Amino acid sequence: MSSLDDYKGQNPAWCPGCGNFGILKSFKDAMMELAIEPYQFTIVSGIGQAGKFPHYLKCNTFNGLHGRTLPVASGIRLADHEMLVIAVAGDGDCYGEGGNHLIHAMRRNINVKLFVHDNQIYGLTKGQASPTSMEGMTTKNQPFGVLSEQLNPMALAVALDCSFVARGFAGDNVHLKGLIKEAVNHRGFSLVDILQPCVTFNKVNTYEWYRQRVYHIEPEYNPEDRTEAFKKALEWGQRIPIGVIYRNNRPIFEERIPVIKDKPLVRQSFDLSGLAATVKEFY
Ligand SMILES: Cc1ncc(C[n+]2csc(CCOP(=O)(O)OP(=O)(O)O)c2C)c(N)n1
Ligand SMILES: [Mg+2]
Repeated sequence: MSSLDDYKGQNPAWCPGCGNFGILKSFKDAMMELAIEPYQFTIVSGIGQAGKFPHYLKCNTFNGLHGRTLPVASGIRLADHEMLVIAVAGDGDCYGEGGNHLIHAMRRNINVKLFVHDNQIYGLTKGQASPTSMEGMTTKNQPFGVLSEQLNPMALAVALDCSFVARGFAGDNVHLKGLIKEAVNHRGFSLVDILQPCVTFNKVNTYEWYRQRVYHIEPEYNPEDRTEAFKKALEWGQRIPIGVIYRNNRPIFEERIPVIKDKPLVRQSFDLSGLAATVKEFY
């Protein structure tokens, strides 16, 4: 049985008050309550403040390139589909640079859990607009305001029939812990978009701004009704829903690959004796 200390990594270098602390706490609490020990999961991250997340934990980890969390996470799942694989990314990392990978991971339904630290800004590079920055918001790079319409990751995910779609808030730890547990237990690609105040570079979407708007999705709401889920996903502005927006039980990608049906690739032996002859054909 693990204690919270078993998940402890390096001391975080995030700004005091950063929403990432709330996410880290909720994540550790969720893992402990699920009795998933550090050696039983792998976290893949990219570049950004969110990308530092696994440094502050003890677990298997791969910290790769900006925007490339999902291809690496997918590769790890295909090599060992008995491993719990979690991808952690910033809003820039996975909705901007890695947007194309996100679309195809959702479509493919690989059983990876994606937690997005959505501070609606490029934090690490000091405050440029990201795809989820609100239209009209001024930044050092967008002095006349953001011209592009804000990306809605929840509506995108419902449109792509993503297997599990949820939104949490870094300032509501108990609720977020519950969502993380549900995502981990769900069989299928899971996207949890986490509203995360960036106290240094986003002076619009503050703790106060979120607190005035977020509400828990009603208990009678049915996340399996896709049309209703699309309506829920479109809510933004004065009222922002947090909770499970959509869920389905589509078959996962891994179970449709014959070569890994009996055992994970990493536990299979390979006969490479015929390879030399094949390679020779290309000489
Ligand atoms: C391919 C590539 N493009 C751009 C960068 C520069 N860069 C590093 S972090 C970052 C933004 C990170 O923003 P986000 O993913 O939202 O994470 P946050 O820091 O806000 O948590 C950028 C543009 C990079 N390292 N690699
Ligand atoms: Mg960001």
